[in-house]
Amino acid sequence: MVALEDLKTPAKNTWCPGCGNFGILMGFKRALMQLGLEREQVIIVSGIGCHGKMVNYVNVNGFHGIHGRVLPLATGIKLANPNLTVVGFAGDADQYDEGWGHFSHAIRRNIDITLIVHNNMVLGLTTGQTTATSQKGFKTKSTPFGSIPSMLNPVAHALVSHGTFVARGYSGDMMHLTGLIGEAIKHRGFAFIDVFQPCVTFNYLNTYDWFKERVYKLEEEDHDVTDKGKALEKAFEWGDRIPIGILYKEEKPTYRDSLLHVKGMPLTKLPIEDVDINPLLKSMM
Ligand SMILES: Cc1ncc(C[n+]2csc(CCOP(=O)(O)OP(=O)(O)O)c2C)c(N)n1
Ligand code: SF4
Ligand SMILES: [Mg+2]
Repeated sequence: MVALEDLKTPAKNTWCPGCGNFGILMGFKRALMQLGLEREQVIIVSGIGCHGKMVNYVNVNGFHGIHGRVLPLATGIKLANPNLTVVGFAGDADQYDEGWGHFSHAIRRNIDITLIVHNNMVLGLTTGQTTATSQKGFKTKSTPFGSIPSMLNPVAHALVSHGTFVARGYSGDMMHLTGLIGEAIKHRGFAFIDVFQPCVTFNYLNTYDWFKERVYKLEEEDHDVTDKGKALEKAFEWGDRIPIGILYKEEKPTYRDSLLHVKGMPLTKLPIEDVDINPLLKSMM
């Protein structure tokens, strides 16, 4: 069983002091410990952005992908080797802008992976421009008169894309987030957590104080996680009160359950001695 010390890497942490990413990093490490997973069983994938450094700071297998492509990578890894626990870490611009096209499709396939989005509602690494989840009116260098479009609603999109585990976390409540990450990894199927992650350097609107005044836990209000209608209602709650916790959860066959010919085996272990590819090659000539 892995200990916190084993998950440390020699990489120097370059996140700004107070960045919400620290809560996600610690929450993830604690969840791995509590689940009793071994380092070799886990692979993490990240996109490009401040969040992308997760792969440098957790001592498990890691793949630092390109901007917007966390889900294709995570999907490929899981299909090739279902024995691995695959967790993707994406940024809000990474997933909800550049990688948006992958979002609903990966969710509706119900591939058995976990996606954690570091939603700081801003482009952090490129020094503070708006993203799809930036609030209307948010003034940045690129939007000096305030952001014009309406905010995208990731949890509502996940619900209507047939998500089987849809949750929202807050990195300022690391203990709560640890529990959510643990539940997400245990879930058999696609698990999605949108995590509010304050960017203390470029997002002056959605700060720790802003979230502290608004977030409340669904489990403290007897929310029924099997009620999709109620989950959608909660997904649209925004303003003075913003819910965190599991919005919706259901058990359904995963994508790989229906790939009968691969028989739950890693692709590299499938017997190929008796496979003759000559007829296939001839058909292409
Ligand atoms: C294909 C591509 N487009 C644009 C960029 C430039 N770029 C680097 S990081 C980034 C976005 C970072 O924002 P986000 O995904 O929200 O991550 P954060 O830094 O906030 O964690 C962009 C657009 C890139 N690296 N690759
Ligand atoms: S720029 Fe924002 S998101 Fe990036 S490390 Fe600094 S506080 Fe964190
Ligand atoms: Mg961001």
